[in-house]
Amino acid sequence: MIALGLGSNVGERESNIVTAIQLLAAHKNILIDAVSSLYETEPVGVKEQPEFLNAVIRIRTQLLPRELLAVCLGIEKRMGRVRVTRWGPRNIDIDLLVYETVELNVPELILPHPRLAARRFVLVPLVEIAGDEIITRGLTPMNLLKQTVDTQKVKLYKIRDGFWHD
Ligand code: PH2
Ligand code: MG
Ligand code: MG
Repeated sequence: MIALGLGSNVGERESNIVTAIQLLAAHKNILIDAVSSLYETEPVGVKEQPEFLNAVIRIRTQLLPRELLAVCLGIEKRMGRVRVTRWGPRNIDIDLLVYETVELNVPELILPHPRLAARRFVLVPLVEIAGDEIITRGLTPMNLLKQTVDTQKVKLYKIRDGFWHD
């Protein structure tokens, strides 16, 4: 299972996320397998910023982790993302969460995502699309969600059905 997390808290948050998914889908080597519901979430880390919309998608691809990361960063760039502060506001963020059972720790990429287990805004949507898949050390997203110490708000915003649209 390969999963990506998407987030936006600047501009047209929902259409930013939709555009990012469409750009991923347009890549010849990426197939979108599942899209979670869309959630409105309290900012984690830097508190003084607008609420996020977050979603998680499951994809199929032949791209290797670092190639996939480069595609995600390229899409962020095309969408005009400017990196100001770490964990600060952004129009689009595309994170590589899980890549099969690969464990990697290099300066540009850590897999599975190092803060996965401490973020309900990732775990709640991930459970929807991959609740029972073992993603790390014998644990599933459901196991991680039950164990997480995070209590920040994650509120359903658009239900999963056929990829949002009102
Ligand atoms: N992303 C961050 C920092 N904090 N908080 C929420 N709710 N959602 C995010 O996507 C998010 C965050 C850094 O990538
Ligand atoms: Mg992120
Ligand atoms: Mg990121």
